[in-house]
Parts: sequence; C-alpha cells; structure tokens
Amino acid sequence: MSEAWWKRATVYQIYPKSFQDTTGSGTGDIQGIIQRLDYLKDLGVDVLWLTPVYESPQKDNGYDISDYYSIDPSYGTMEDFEELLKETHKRGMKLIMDLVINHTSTEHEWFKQAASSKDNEYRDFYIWKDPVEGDKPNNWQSKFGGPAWEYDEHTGQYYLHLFDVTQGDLNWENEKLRNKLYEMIQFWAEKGIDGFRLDVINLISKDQRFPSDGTGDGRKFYTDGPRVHEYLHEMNQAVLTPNNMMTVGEMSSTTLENCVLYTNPERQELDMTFQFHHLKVDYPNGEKWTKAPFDFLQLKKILSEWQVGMHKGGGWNALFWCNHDQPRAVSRFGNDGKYRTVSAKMLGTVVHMMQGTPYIYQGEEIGMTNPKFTSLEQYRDVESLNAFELLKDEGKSEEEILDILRQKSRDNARTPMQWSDEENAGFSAGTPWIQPAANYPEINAAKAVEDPHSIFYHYQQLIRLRKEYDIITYGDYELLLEEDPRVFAYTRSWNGEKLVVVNNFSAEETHVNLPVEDTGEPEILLSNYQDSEKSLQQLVLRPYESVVYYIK
Ligand code: TEU
Repeated sequence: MSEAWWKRATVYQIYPKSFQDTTGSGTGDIQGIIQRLDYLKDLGVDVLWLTPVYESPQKDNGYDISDYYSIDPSYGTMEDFEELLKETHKRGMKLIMDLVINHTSTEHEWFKQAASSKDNEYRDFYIWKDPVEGDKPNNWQSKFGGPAWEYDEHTGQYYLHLFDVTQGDLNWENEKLRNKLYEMIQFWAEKGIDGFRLDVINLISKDQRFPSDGTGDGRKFYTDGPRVHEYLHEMNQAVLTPNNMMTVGEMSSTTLENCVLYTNPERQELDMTFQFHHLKVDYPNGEKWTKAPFDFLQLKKILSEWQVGMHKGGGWNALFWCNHDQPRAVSRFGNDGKYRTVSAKMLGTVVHMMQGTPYIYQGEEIGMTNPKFTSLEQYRDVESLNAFELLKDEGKSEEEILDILRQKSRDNARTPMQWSDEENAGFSAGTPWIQPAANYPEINAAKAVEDPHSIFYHYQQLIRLRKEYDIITYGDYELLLEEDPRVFAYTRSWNGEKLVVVNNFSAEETHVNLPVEDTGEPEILLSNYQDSEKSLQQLVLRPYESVVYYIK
C-alpha cells in the first residue's frame, strides 16, 4: 500500500468566528478565510480544518448544530463555502470540516420533532428516559457542569446531554439515525471536501444499562463505549473510505489501547486521533478549575508513552499543543514574557519532530498568548460562564475565580487572530464578538511575516523538514533524560539515521549530558538560536533553547 498522504501533512485549524471578519459584524466569516488563504499557503500547511460553520444557535459556538445542510448566515452562504473550497484546492491545499455527530442542537428539526411527543418517529433519535423515583435517571454529569439530564415537562421524560443543555445526545443504537448521518456525510463528501475532524466521537456509544456511577461522573459508561468500534467501522465502510476522506477523531478521556484500535489501518475506523492526557498535566487530581503549574515530568512521560505505544500498535497520532478549547501553548508551557519568541519556537519543535500529523491552531504560528482578561464581562464561553457560577457556589471569591479563568478558560484561545497593529488587530472593522488580546500591536502576523527570524518562519521550516526527512515520519522514538526537570530530549532513529531533539523548558542556562555516542559534528537541522553548539557532548542550553541534530 502506498503511503497515506496525511502522514507528511501539517494541518492548520481555523476557528472561523475569530479568524477574519469582512463585513464589520464583529464575527469572522468565510470570505475572511478566503482573503487569508495566501498567508496559509505561505506558511506551507497542507490541510485546513474549519471548526463548525453549519447553521447553529451558537450556544457552544457552532458545536450545537441546528442544520447539517446549511451554512450559518453569520459566516456566509453555501456559495461562499463552495468558493472557499475551490480557492483552497486551487492553492494545492485540502479542506476538512468538523463533524459533530454525538449531539445536535435542541433547535435541530429532529430534536424538535422528538420532543413533540413520545410516539413521534424521531423520538428515538435521542436518548429519553423515565424519571427514577421522581428524579434523574442516573447521576451522570454534564461536561460543562451540572447534571447530564434535562427534564422535559411536555412528555414527562428526561433527555441526555453530555454537554450543554441545548446539545441533546443522539441515540446511535438507532440504525435509522446512523443512516441519516451517513447520508449527510455523503452530501459533504460530494461537495468535494477532503475529510473530517470528528467531535467527541468516542462518546457516541453509551452503556445501555445507564447505570449510576458510584464514585464518578458517569464517564466510564460512555467513553470508548461498548459499540463505538463497531459504529466507526460501519461509518468508515459506508461513507468514509468510499469517499477517500481523511479523518481525525477527537477522543475525550480515551486510552492508548483504544486509540490503537481506532487508527490501525487494518481495522478501517479512523486515520488518527487527538488525545488530551498531555493537556491535563496542569489539572491537579484531575481538577481543571484550579490554578496550578504543569507537571513537566508527567508531560514528557505521557507524550512519550503515546509516541511509543501508537507506533508499536500501528496507530497514528495527531500532534498538537492547542486548539479552541485550550489555553495558548506559549502561555501555558513556555514563557509569554521575555522568552516568548524562543519558547514558542521550542514548543513547535517539540511536537513537530514527533511521529504523527501535526496541527497548528490559528495564531500559534505567531506566538499568540492568553489575553489575561480581568473581568467576567470579557468572557463568552458557555463552559467558563458555567464554571464561574459553580465555583462561586463552592464559596470561591470573584477574584480567585477570575484568576483561574485567566489560566484555564477556553476563551484564552478564542480571541481574534492578530493580523496587524490596526484597530482590533486587523480582525474586524466592527466590534469584535470577543476582545482581542491587548498585545496585538506587538504580536501580529504582519510583523511576523516581515521578520525572517520570527516564529512564523520557524513553523514554515518545521513543515518543510517533515516533507524532506523520512525519519520524521517513520523514525522510532526514544525519550532521553526521563527524570531531568528542565530538558525534554528525545531521539528518532531510522535506517541508520538519527535525530536528536533537545529542548530546554526553562529560563535558566542548563547543562545537558546526553547519552548519545560522539559522532563528530552532527548537522543542525533547526534551532531557535542562531548559533547553537555544534557538538552534542557537554551541551549548555540557553533559556528555552531547542536544537534538532541530524546524524547520518
Ligand atoms: O470538545 C470536547 C471536550 O470534551 C473538550 O475539549 C471540552 O471542551 C473540555 O473538556 C471542557 O473542559 C469538543 C469541542 O472541541 C468543544 O468546543 C465542544 O464544546 C464540545 O466538543 C461539544 O461539542
């Protein structure tokens, strides 16, 4: 079998709401994306992933879809979408859409029908249960806080929503529903798109006993659930493989074993998976809503386990630091002050030199930071607003909660793309739906493109290296200096070649004794300083210094 094209590709994630507004509405739109295609082509990315642009009441910024077949008017029209697809292809790039099929908006026609009566033909498209002893069917919790069940007065039953109360979970046990979804996927495939990112796709199969969870929130009864592999294989055979779709599954709280199964090509399920364990290293005891530093040794351990485990099992990783649900990587794992540029480059190198398909989240390529909002009025995200209320009920002060949101809120990644030093960062001529970070006069794409030493060009090189060096795609991974509290070093080995990737995760000068043989002068493929040491022996790394050595 020839190599899958996406193994050497780099994907760029666009959050359309915050990318580029062309109408002055304050919300980004599809025409805005078209205007910026040349910038993306210049960066060198191969695939664009758009978060949902379907019609939606926008309670969860488009992850609450009310019509899978139309474009939300705030983003434009179907003609705009077709133009975007054509223009993307014209530049030799591909386009993938977000597929949200664990749930729909409660404003979707199916849900409205389903809620209208117990014997409506769509009733069984969703998950309805009778009250148990006058209360909720079980103790499962919504991922956005509060119970996962909502009582419907009209029909006297509860419906399940693992996310917001306006996001009703679909009932995948129902074959008719599954076929409706495949029909919809076929519609988009025929438009000519190149694939899908599948939202929380490992949550679609629920344990049909719907048991209460003694010690937990119910997660174990629907995460990587009983029939999930069967459903994915069915969908793959029905519409994904026949249409040659590239697929990346977003896997919530998944396991390595399951991700091997999801992505080993022999199983014909998905091409690759996002897992989030390395992004929970600043959740002490699994608790997101608390301010905490990240555990560096854990970070190395988790990323390494996934490198080795997926390789061994014949699976494939999606590599990433950030998306629209995560704080900005440079603020979280790097240094967004004095060492912003070097640390942003270092972070890029760390994941791009691993095995898998790298994803760049809009603005990462220019080192955008968390916006450091100071008042609740600046936040928009439903999860953050819910968390604020829940933390207040727990007795935390407003100051404390704002401090936590500044570190953890999903809005950290949702502020407008910083294009220039013009008003509103060149994002919009109107009032942006969410405020831009105040640092846009300093940090913006126009400036980055003019500076040959910018983060932008570092990413451009990372993308190019992946195309030029087979070892990045195929090499065996090995973590070095596992216990070193500052240095993340690893090797990739393949076909007699070796890459040694050394990264200083601290603002201190750090001495490193690498357990690798002295082979004379290795070649430096990439560095974030212009004069990195040429020898691997007795290395002294400067703050956030990152070097990729190549030995043949
Ligand atoms: O996110 C799934 C998900 O579980 C998280 O990343 C979630 O945002 C986080 O755990 C909350 O702490 C996906 C989408 O990426 C997200 O934007 C949607 O809100 C969610 O699904 C529901 O569709």
